[in-house]
Formats: sequence, structure tokens, C-alpha cells
Amino acid sequence: MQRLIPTLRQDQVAEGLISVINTLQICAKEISFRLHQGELAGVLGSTLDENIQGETQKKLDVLSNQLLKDILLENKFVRAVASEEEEGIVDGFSDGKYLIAFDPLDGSSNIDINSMVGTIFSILPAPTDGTEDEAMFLQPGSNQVAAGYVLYGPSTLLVFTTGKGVRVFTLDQKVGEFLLTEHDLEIPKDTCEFAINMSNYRHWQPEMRHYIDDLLAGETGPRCKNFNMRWIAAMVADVHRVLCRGGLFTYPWDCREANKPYKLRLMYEGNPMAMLVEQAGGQAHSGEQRILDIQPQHIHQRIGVILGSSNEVDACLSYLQGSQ
Ligand code: AFP
Repeated sequence: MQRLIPTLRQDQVAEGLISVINTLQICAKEISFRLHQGELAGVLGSTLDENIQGETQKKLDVLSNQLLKDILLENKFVRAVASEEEEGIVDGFSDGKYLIAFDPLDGSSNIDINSMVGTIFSILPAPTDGTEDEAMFLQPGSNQVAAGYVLYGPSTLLVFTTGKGVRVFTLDQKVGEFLLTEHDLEIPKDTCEFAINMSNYRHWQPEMRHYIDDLLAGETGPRCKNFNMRWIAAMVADVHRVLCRGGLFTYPWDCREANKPYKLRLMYEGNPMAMLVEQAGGQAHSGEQRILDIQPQHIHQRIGVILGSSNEVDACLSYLQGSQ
């Protein structure tokens, strides 16, 4: 089985980008080791702090964030990093070619129940026109040169794209190397599976409720087929399932808090997952536009997400646009 670096070279990925992806896999192995040690490493449970999003931080959120930041910032190709856990960006090398945005540990409420979590990353080119600070990161997702995630599950997987399809590597614990196990993931166009946090039903807009009602109505309803539902409560794991066997994943607009109608973040979750999904032949939409076309306003921006099997994303959008 092929190793990571030779695969990247075969895909004719630029040397600087290979170096950044290599650094990310080093971090991933370290986080994976700590997670698998669990209680034995004394890293489970929460800290007493909240992150910039106002959420309680788990010890492993803090540890993974620190690790990624420290190791990435030693790489001379890294101009700056932005993290879901940090208020502002952190500068690296002034002539670095790449910007890395990451969610160090997505789905962290799963840590203490020994369920799946992951590290999501997005790599953008550093602007060369003198743009500085946070403004450097405010590029549409279509500018990403690579995106991916590490899924810490029964196996540790590195799933990424550099724009030439979606590659899956599995961490061989015996030799400590990521080995290529899937060359080109492809999402089936049709699906009978969806993922949504149903407990928020009462907070959605009527058109989204109508769409989900019709899925639940099954083969005697207007969609004329039975749908199954899955919810892992970690986007990284739910999207992995969609990439492997199709499905629709959505975290839609929600009216609970007028100034916070969306949950997922554009830079750390929306954009990288959208690039992967499109590279695998699926679609990723915010409900208003293609996610990769969104011009970010700030690094912690949140958006609606509807992604997965292409025909099902179209079906969902047709309800939202009122044509069903
Ligand atoms: P964290 O990164 O703070 O753990 O949040 C995970 C997440 O943003 C996303 O991965 C899940 O899809 C979503 O939250 C699950 O949230 P709920 O199940 O609470 O709706």
C-alpha cells in the first residue's frame, strides 16, 4: 500500500503543500495517540474555560489546538493559522505560502463517551498583494488548495483532497504510517439516508420542516421511498459516512437566537467539507448559495449547511425555494 508522500508527489502537489500536509499528519498521529490512551492519559473531561464560540472546552480541545498551532507554526511554508478555538489568527513565517484554518477536535462532546471525533483542516494560499492579519483568510472556499480531516474512530483515517479527487489513508498503528486505502471516493447521486438533529425540528423554517416531514412519510408519502436517519453529533463523522455511502447531512437555519441562526462555521467546517464533497461528486450548499462561493466576512462566521448526494441536495433545495 502506498504511503502519503509518494501519493502526493504522484498527484504533482507542490513541495510546500506536501510539507504542510506532512506536518498535519504528524499532529494527527499525536492527537490520535492521546485519544486512544483515553482516561489513561488523564486527558478526558472539561477545562473550566470557554472558547471564543462561548462553548465549554474539553481538555483535548485545548491540547489538540496547542499541538496543531505549535507544530504548524514551525513549518516555514505556514504564513498563519486560524483555529475555531482562537479568537484571532496566529502569524507564522512572513514569507510562508499557506494559511491553515482548522477545527482541532470536531465533535468534542463525543470524547467522554469514547465515540468518533476528528480534526478538520482547510489550506488557502497566502495572499501576495500585501493583505495582512485576518483579512488574509477572507477568501472564498473555492480558493482552497487542499482540505480534509482526520477521523479518530475504530481506525484513524486521514481523508483529504488537493483538487484531484478524495484520498483516504489509514493509520497503520504497527509502523506509525498513513497508508493509502481508498483512491477516489465517490458519493452516490441518490440516497435513502439523512442526518439532522431532529430535536431542533421546532426551530427550523417551515420549508425545512416540510422537507423532513416528506422524508419521514416514507414510501406512502410524496417521496415514494423509505429513508433512514443517522446522527453521530460530530460533523466530521457524519460527513465521512456521506462520503463513504452517500446521504444528506444538514445543519440548517434555526430561529432560536436571532443573532446566531447557524451552528457550523464556514472556515473550519463548511469550506473544507464542501471541497471534499464536491471532489467526490456531491453538492454542498448553504441554503442560499454554493458554500465554496461564499465570501467570508470574518473568520468565525457561521453558515447553514446542506451537503451530500447530489440529487438529494437538489430535492432539499427545491423545498427551501418553495417549489415543493
Ligand atoms: P464541537 O466542535 O464544538 O464539538 O461541535 C460539533 C458540531 O459543531 C458538529 O460537528 C456537529 O454536527 C454538531 O456540533 C452537533 O451538534 P448537536 O448534536 O448538539 O446539534
